Amino acid sequence: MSETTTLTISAVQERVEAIFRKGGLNAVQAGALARVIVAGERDACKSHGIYRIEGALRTVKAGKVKPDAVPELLAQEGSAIVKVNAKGGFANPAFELGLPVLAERARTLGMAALVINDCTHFSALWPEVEGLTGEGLAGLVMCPSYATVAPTGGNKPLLGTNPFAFGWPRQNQPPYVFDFATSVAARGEIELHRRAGKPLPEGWAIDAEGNPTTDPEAALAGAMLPFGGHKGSAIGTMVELLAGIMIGDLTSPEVLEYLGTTTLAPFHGELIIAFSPEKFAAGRPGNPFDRAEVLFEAIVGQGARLPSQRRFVARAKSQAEGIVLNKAEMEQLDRLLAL
Ligand code: NDP
Ligand code: PYC
Repeated sequence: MSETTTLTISAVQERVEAIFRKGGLNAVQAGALARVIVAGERDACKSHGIYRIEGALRTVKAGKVKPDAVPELLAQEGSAIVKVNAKGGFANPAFELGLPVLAERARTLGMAALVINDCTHFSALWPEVEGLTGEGLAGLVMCPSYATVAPTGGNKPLLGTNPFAFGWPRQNQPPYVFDFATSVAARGEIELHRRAGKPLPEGWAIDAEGNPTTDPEAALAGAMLPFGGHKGSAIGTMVELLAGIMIGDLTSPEVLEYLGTTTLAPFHGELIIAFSPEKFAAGRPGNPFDRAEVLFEAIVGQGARLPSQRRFVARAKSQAEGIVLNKAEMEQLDRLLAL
């Protein structure tokens, strides 16, 4: 049986934050980064958990993200578009800064958007979505990545894995949240298969010659595929348009050109759109939250599960029993702490 260690969530947070502080990040960057990484580990989202620490530190060392950045909220009194400049730092502290203003505007105007520019984003999007649902708002979140996905019908990396997430608040229970890459799987999953020496499922990727492959190395050198064929390819393109071009930030091919590698965390922008369901449904019959519950019950009533349910079960277990790390993960944390 493999050796494991169980740590409380706050003990993991302390360690990860200390690693980032040692890596030269200021308190605002280190705290926000550690919160999303530990949340990933807590919720059993390994592709965006502690495995991401080294990539973030590599990106700092390469000079492609500013470890001492302090995000800035740009003044736009009363506008539905709230802008935060991450000042070359990570996206997560910029989101934490913009969220209260975004929530206030969405409640007042019915909808509002938070634009984050000049940021490095390597994490899952559900932390942003849960920030919105925690404010009683529904929301959509998206960002580009770097060119690693071939558009359907093509054979070379062009689109990013472009995550796309949605959330709807629920009373007295976790929100409805989905959050996925618009590629068949996140690139982090390919890397985890490579590290584990496991073949990929069929249909995830093509090699550099455009042939289907289940070899993670060949996939990393070739291209990943969009989920759902032309549908995922179109949604991935929409993310490039809205969360790249429309917000005046980099598209995935431009990110790759800027970084020159996919081994560093990508630098681009992020778009977060918040909706007030009460404001949209005002004057119409029925309470939108009650009506949503009827829909959720019907889904679950068929034996289906709601997205994020696995994550919320994992979260409850971690909160009750702590986070279980394997030997290699503990060694990774100890090694990084000792640097
Ligand atoms: P998954 O395919 O693992 O999961 C996608 C979503 O579907 C999750 O909300 C998941 O919920 C839900 N889901 C999975 N199976 C079912 C099911 N049987 N029934 C109902 N819902 C289900 O995600 P990806 O691999 O595509 O992406 C993983 C993460 O990578 C995301 O968090 C994404 O944001 C992140 N990412 C980040 C990028 C970046 O540039 N920052 C780029 C690409 C991805 P549950 O978690 O409960 O299983
Ligand atoms: O897992 O596809 C991914 C990814 C790219 C950038 C951050 N995560």
